[in-house]
Amino acid sequence: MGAPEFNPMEIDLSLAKRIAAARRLVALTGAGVSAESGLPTFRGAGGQWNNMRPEQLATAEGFRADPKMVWSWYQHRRRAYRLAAPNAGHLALAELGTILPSVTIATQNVDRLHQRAGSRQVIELHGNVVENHCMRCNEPAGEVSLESDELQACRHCGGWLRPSVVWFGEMLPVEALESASEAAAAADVFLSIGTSAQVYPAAQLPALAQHNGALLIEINPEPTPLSHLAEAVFRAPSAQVLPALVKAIRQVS
Ligand code: BJW
Ligand code: ZN
Repeated sequence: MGAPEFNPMEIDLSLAKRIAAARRLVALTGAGVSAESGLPTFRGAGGQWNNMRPEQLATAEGFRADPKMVWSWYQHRRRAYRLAAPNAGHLALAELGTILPSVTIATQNVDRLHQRAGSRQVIELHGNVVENHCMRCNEPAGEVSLESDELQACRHCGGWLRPSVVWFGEMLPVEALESASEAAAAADVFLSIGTSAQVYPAAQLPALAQHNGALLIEINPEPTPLSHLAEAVFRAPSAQVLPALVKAIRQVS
């Protein structure tokens, strides 16, 4: 038996009004937002890291120790991302961007589904899985064919190419983190959606926003370390909550 459907009546109209009045809304998104596009999350039930240690797959040390295994894992994920489509949650966030004056999505996801759904202001905190760069000389290398899992060599120095994502122990892209922090600090409403809120520095953005006066809302079927801070919590999948929320915002606008 599946989880019960989210009941849109759970959306308090006074909450919808506060969101509708937002001049600047920021959404921090994580892997849970793409779960209903058929893409597994990292942690928790059904997560990709249930049988693997994160440091084997998502660190430079892990890549150096077994580049073929890590590269194959990313090629496999790239193929899954290419076949996946944005879900009702991605689409609702894109629609919200057409209703409110400013909607910024700070995503930890590397799947590009927010952009494919039509969201305009998307900050990629953990890079993206589409592009590559050289492990040795850092030269950008663009996209690669997904036909084979063979390691690819850099055209400049012969080093191995790696996906342009942010691994543990690596700095987030400076501009992305700065823009996301500025947006969070200036937000009137901050949505934390589908993230376990365990990975820093992304996980500090909700508290930064709230500290600067934002209304903090969490959308996640499971509790997170953030839940006790949030003023409103929706314990249901984002592809159910977000369309209902956007509908309610339209109704009160
Ligand atoms: C649903 C749902 C549905 C399910 N609807 N929801 C401060 C304190 C402690 C440690 C640190 C700290 N600062 C930095 C660190 C170290 C480290 C860190 O945070 N470690 C923690 C684990 C403790 N951070 C870093 O290393 C970062 N770099 C850094 O800080 O640089 C500065 C520095 C460098 C050098 C020296 C010193 C300082 C980099 C972090 C990079 C993270 N990279 C990854 C991999 C990216 C590439 C790839 O995709 O392969 O990013 S790790 C992985 O976790 C991925 C994700 O973006 C990230 C977050 O995961 P997310 O999105 O939250 O997913 P899940 O699976 O955890 O959760 C899914 C959620 O969805 C769950 O809650 C479900 O309930 C929910 N859900 N279905 C809505 N339908
Ligand atoms: Zn190189």
